[in-house]
Amino acid sequence: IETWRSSDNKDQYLEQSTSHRKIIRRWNQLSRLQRSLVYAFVIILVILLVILLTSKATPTNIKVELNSLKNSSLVNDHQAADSAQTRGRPLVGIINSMLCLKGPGNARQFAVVESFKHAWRGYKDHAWGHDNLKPVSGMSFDWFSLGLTIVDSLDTAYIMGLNEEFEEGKEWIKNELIFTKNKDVNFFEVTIRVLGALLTNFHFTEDVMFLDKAKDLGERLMAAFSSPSGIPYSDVNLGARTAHAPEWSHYSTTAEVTTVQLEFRELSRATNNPMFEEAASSVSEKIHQLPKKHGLVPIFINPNTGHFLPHATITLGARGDSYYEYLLKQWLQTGKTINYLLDDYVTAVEGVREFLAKRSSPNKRLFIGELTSGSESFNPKMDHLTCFLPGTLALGHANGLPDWHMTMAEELLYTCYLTYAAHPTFLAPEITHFNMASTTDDMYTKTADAHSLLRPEFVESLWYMYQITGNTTYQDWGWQIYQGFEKYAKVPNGYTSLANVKAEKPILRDMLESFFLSETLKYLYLLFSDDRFVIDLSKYVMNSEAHPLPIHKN
Ligand code: DMJ
Repeated sequence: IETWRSSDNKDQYLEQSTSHRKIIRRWNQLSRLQRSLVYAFVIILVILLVILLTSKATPTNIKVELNSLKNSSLVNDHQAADSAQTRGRPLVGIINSMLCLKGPGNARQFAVVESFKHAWRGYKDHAWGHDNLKPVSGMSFDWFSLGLTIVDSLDTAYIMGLNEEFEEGKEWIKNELIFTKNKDVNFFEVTIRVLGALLTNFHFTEDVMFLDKAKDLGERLMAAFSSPSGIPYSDVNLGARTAHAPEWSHYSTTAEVTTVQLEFRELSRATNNPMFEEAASSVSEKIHQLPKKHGLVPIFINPNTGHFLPHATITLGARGDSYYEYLLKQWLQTGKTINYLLDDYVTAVEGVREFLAKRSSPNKRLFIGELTSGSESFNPKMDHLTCFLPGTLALGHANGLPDWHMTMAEELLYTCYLTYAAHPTFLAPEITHFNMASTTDDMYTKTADAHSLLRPEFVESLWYMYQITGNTTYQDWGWQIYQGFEKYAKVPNGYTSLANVKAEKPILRDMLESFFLSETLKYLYLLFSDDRFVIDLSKYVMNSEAHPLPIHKN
């Protein structure tokens, strides 16, 4: 009635009804053929629309969109995802506001994704559900019987946008991964590789299945802390929930007992149960109280007494490395609120400069040597493992630590690069020895140390340096290393460790370490990204096995 009151509206209404009548008249004037053509056109249009809509809504994408909708700040991430999709790239999507995963964006990244798929396929065909693939013989190997390769590499598949691989790995974890076997496992290895991976996958996907598994595993691993001192035993029987020192020693390894704190803390935060964090943090606190050599620690500690083995080797390589790494990373994980961690880290880096950092001859290459057990005399040898240090130093510098930390990082990273470049395979050996009074060669490789497990530490440091500085030289170095893997370590069923990087035709070791997929390929993929901040170091700490864990406020 109101509408009819206005004469304008009345005119409009009359116009509309006249044009409707015209359309109906025209339709009636059409021949039967013409009408059929129109019907056919409409039906084709509807079919096309249905196809378009269903192809967009694959199961993963539906999940992604539902998760994304939970967070209203994701409008831009959605737009980014859409444009990635229209460029035909794989799309895993955006699960929370901290992540924007678009899949590979350039030829180098695509190549690394292909490498991952190649290794995954070999593992799937020959060793599915076992810990490791033996890619040369096509056999499997079990260490803990926890499907280690699946669990450890799943978040790499996720980051790379490999939906199919991610889903089949997830299904295996959901249906097959159990912790009830009456079997001893290494407390540290299972924590960084399995617990760490489960927590990251939970964080990425918000699928509680991952958290339930992590909780079950974490509760079983708690047995390690049952020693008189609270310093964890090295071995845990997950089924029996018991723990003990290794058969060959009363001691635990220092790096092992101090490289579980990121994971146990994250488990506590995710489950709202402080038990895990308290047990692991108290280890760090106890070690903080112990006397050290300017922040440097012996590599063995007695879980009965809680004291270091006196005069044990001091090294930033095997058994010492990640003690230093986790001091800094725990400080970052807890929003820079636990001061003693930072103090211990800074003191230790000074200790490294004073006692372990030396220069080779004739070219004065900076390297990190060791203080040998017993005599504490300096041994000019450096494990490949030590090449994690440039990345950690750069991370510390990016968070306000002194400039000389960064200078040391740059110089040491170059030495690590040379340990690769020195060999015809362009691959580094497990251990490099340095000359301190030679007129010819700065470094050499003993045949007994010439093997390569395709370890990640160097490419890990390259990624930190690239993210922090933006210098693309680090990408080029990484690409050179990657060529070495492709040329010498690639076999029809995957990638294998090598017995001797000095030989143009290296002997193959027949083992695919899970960290090649979890760490080495993940860091290469991230290193080659045009976007330096895919995993943003202001939001994440990488655990020692390259599983990103979120940074908290405290
Ligand atoms: C990985 O399991 C971890 O990075 C660990 O902290 C050291 N060793 C291997 C990789 O080399």
